[in-house]
Formats: sequence, C-alpha cells, structure tokens
Amino acid sequence: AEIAVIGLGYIGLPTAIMFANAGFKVTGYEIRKDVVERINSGKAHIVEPDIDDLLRKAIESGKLRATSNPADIRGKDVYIICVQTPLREDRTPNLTYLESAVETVAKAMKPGSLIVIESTIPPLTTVRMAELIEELTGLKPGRDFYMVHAPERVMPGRIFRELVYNSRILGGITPESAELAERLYRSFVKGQIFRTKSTVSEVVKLMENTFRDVNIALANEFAYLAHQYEINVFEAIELANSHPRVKIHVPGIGVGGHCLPKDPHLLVWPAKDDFGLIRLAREINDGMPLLVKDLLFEALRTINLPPEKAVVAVLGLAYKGDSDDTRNSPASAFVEAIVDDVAEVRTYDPFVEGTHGSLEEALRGADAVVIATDHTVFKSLDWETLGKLMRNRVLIDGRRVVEVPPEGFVFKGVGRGEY
Ligand code: SAJ
Repeated sequence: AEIAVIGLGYIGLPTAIMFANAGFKVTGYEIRKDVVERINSGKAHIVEPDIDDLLRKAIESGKLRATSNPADIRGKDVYIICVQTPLREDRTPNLTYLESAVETVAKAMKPGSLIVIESTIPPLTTVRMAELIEELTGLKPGRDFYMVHAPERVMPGRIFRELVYNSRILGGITPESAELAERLYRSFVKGQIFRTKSTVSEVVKLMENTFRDVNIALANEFAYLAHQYEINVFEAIELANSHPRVKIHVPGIGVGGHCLPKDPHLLVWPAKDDFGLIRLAREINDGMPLLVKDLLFEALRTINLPPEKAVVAVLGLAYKGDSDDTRNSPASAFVEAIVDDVAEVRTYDPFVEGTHGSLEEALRGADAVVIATDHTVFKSLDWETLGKLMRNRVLIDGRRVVEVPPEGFVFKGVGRGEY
C-alpha cells in the first residue's frame, strides 16, 4: 500500500518515518516549503531523540519523500491526517486546518482509500468529516471509502519508543474501516490494538488528557492548602501516595503544552450541558502562574524591594522539563503576568533560542530568580556561587527543583508553605 501523510509536524513526521522504515512508500505532504526542503535533505525540523538517524534512513532508502505539491499525493491507498487542532481566543476549537486537510484528501483520494485522522478532535468530528468527503466526492462512507480516527498518544521526548510500545485505539466509522487500519498499524505497533467506533476513540483520547489535567488541578489545589497550613505539600503528597489506591499528581507553576490545556475544551465543546469540574480544573491550572507571582511579590516585600525596582531572572521557558517546546508554556504566562510590574525580566532556557546566552549573564545583578521549568540541569545548580552574582537573593521555585533552600536566600515555592 502507498501512504500519504498530511502535515509533517510533531506527530506527522515521526509517523511518516515509522511507516517508511516499516517498508511502505510514504509521501509526506506539508505546505511549509522550507520544512519540506529540510526533511528531503534528511534533517528534521523538530527536536526529538533519534529523529535525525531514523529520518536519514527513511530518506536514503527512498521510502519517504516530502512534498508541497498536491499532485504528488493523488491516488494513494491510505491518507493519514496529522494536522493541529488548536483553540481560538474564545476557547472554541479551530478546525480549519483539519477541514482543509480533508478537502485536500478528497481531491486526491480514489475509491477504496482508507482515511485516517490522527489529530485530536472533538467528539463526532470523524463522522462529520466522512460526510464532508461524501459531499465533495459523491463517494459513500464505509462503502466507497474507509475512515478511522487513530489518536496519537505519544509523549514528546519519547515519541519513537511510545509509537511502538503504547497501545493504540482505532475508531472506525464502520468495523471494516477499523480492521483495515489495524492491518496497517500492525506493521510497527507492538502494543495492543483496540478497535471501536470513531466517536468512542475521540472521547477516549480527550478523556486521557482531561484525566491528567483534572488530577493536576487537584494537586495544585492541595498546594494552595499547604500554604494555608504552613506545610510542605510534596512531603504530604509523598505520604498520601504511600496508600495503595492514591496517586496524587505533581503541583507546579501550571499546565502547558499543546494537549492538556486544550483537550478538556474539545471534550465538552459539542455537548449541550455545562461541565463544571472539567472547566474549573482548567481555571485552577491557568491560575497557577499568578500564585507564583504572589510568592515572588511576598518575597520582595520581605526584603523591602518595591517590585518596580526589581530585576527578575526566570529560569526555563519550555512547558516542561528537558523540552524546547514553549507552546502554551506557563513560564511565558508568568513572564507576561509580571512584565509590567517589575523593572526588568530576563529569561534563561538552555533549550530555547532567544533567551540569555548563559545563566551567569541572566543572574548578574538580578534581585530574584524564579524557576519556571524543571529542566534536569537546574536541579544541580550551585546556589551559593550563583548568589554572589546577584544584587539581592530571592529564590522562587515554581517546579520543585530546589529540595533544600540554599543559605542566604529568601526562598518560596509552590506548595512550600513551611517557609
Ligand atoms: N504537569 C504537572 N504536573 C504533573 C504532570 C504534568 O504540572 O503531575 C505539567 C507539565 O509540566 C506540563 C503539562 O503538565 O506543563 C503537560 O505535560 P505532560 O507531561 O503531562 O504531557 P504532554 O502534554 O507532554 O503529553 C500528554 C500525554 N498525555 C498523557 O499523559 C495522558 C501524552 O501521552 C499525549 O500523547 C499528549 O499529551 C498528547 O499529544 O495528547
């Protein structure tokens, strides 16, 4: 079978590589011409362990080629759509990328094609897209073409391992659609494969990330409580988690990335009723950068430094540790929340371009440091030495990076009510 992958981003490119290295002839379709050129020369435009070697192998074997020309994906047996489904300003889903991908496929496909949507989408969308294809082509869903929602479930940073070993949900618009897709994904998936209806797989994917978001919100609420009772929330969580049926998540400066902040909204969007818990969890998590702002301003008060005179260095801009991804990063939300109130904000993130070149440079003459991302390199910093570069020594930990507050610093942290 010949495969076209539509959208060569964080999910599309690794997926195209996997199918190509499993022996399929894969054409990757991507409208960004610079990305197409880069990929065809064997260089990935995203950061992910092993991606460069695996991409080079796929390009050199001739199995993978990227293109911006829709004519190159005509008449394929399989189309796999991996485009983004972001939120608009008003928190409703923006499905225009998906719809235009589906229109591209409708023009290129042939009777008998299998169309797979890997993008995370609101419930009922696969069936709606099948109807759109029927309108555009006159082909009958389930009879003249097959369609499946096959949500990706990989964690950035371990995409290639998780693509192989995670279990996979295949939601067909008909049972035959899901069976065809199972044969396809078996070429590299070693985890379990479950077949179901497309509306079920849509809900399952969104439930997974909503589960995580709501649980993190609960942990964040516990962090607030820890400040009221002047205890260390991490000690309390560790002890609570010694119970065999309790597994509390990790509180922190907030929930970022391209999935958790968005998927709870997609889950409830097509529904008629209001869903309070899911919405409230989102509000709690979105509010966490403001707790960190409060901690910073309290600390500045204890050293009698008015915020408008303070130079603040923010360590980490990525949405999570050891990543270069700044999409929906709570670190950026924090910077935005303080930038108009303080004298100067400096940022330092070894993974993110456009931040200070060195940690020392960012700290020299600063009054306060705020740790906003749990990069591994931040865990072993020598605060005694770094503190000597600073004008005042305030240290705020938004991510449980500092276990024992260093001598000579005014220290505060999310959930660290004991200081
Ligand atoms: N975070 C916390 N506390 C925690 C766990 C995470 O504050 O206990 C924060 C992180 O710092 C980060 C955000 O939440 O800012 C999201 O990070 P994450 O590691 O939970 O997840 P993502 O967004 O990198 O990937 C998630 C994964 N989903 C689940 O684990 C249920 C991944 O498997 C999905 O494939 C991915 O979303 C996706 O694409 O949907």
